[in-house]
Amino acid sequence: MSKKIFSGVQPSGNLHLGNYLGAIKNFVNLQNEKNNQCVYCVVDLHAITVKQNPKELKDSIRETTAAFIASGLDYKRSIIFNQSSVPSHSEGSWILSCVARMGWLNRMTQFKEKAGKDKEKASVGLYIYPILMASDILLYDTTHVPVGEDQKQHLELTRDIAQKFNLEFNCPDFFTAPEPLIQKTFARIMSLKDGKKKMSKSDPSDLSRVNLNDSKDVIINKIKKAKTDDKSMPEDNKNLNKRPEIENLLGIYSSLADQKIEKTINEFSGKNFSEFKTKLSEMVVEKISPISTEINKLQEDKEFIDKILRDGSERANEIASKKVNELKKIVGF
Ligand code: AQP
Repeated sequence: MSKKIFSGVQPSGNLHLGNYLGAIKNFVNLQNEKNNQCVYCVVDLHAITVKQNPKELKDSIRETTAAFIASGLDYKRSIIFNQSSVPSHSEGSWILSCVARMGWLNRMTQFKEKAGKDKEKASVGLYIYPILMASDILLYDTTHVPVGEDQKQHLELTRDIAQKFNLEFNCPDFFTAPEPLIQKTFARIMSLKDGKKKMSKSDPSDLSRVNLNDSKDVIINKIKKAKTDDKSMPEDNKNLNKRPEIENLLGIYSSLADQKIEKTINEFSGKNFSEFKTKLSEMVVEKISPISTEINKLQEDKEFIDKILRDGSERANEIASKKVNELKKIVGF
């Protein structure tokens, strides 16, 4: 069955292994499945929910686009564009914010995590961004959304908004309630410094993540310094969840090698950590360095990247503006 796919990545710098293994790798697989229609968006409106340097934002948008292409997305097969160039996303978001309920947003755990203790100082945009995300998804009649596990709750909110709108305006088939596509294994890559925290662009420590544009030496150094514990390599997966850092490193290796974690455990059981870390570094370098080289090469040709985005925006605009016009008619404008 053909799927309509939509997903996005924020151009907030420091794209990392978590973004790649949790999302972008999956984007490429879905694009390569027969008959899927894929829309991949550089979600720049989401990025400004936290402070961005205006002088750097444009280059971050290009960098994320370059990372999409370098990872294997094909701009002819998939629609690749940046969100702010298609105004229907913001228009749809306003209408949907009148459908969503405060109580629903108050339950969003990502806002609580990102706003931290000083909730009062967080931007309103950070609070309501899941509604913009719902607009992004619903305007393309999306059936499936590949995301990391951290976005599952926002997807449920999108479904709630779609269903409430359809019911309230008596148009049962207008919005499609999309399904999340979350990988069954390795859906959440954790920080190299703390196995209980997810790998994240905004972590102040660069040693907590492998960035997609890290050089070979930097990758080797980061893996060397990654937190482990004083026990030996595990012999099986019993109690592995009590050793989150080890579980994470084994997971990264397995995900890059496209194999089950049990196989990786067998491969390294009885060996010492330094041996495992050497092999892990080699694996990360083998898979990530070609992407990093390609990102750097693509970024030298800004005009090429800008053209990909312009063409993608035209194609996205055609779909999204039609849907938003229908949406406006339904609410009575
Ligand atoms: N650690 C992760 N493991 C698996 N998947 C992840 N994703 C992000 N971090 C991990 C997935 O990557 C996609 C794009 O994410 P995003 O950049 O739009 O926003 P995010 O989830 O907020 O990513 P970060 O790195 O945590 O950014 P900051 O630090 O700015 O908040 C999503 O599908 C996400 O699930």
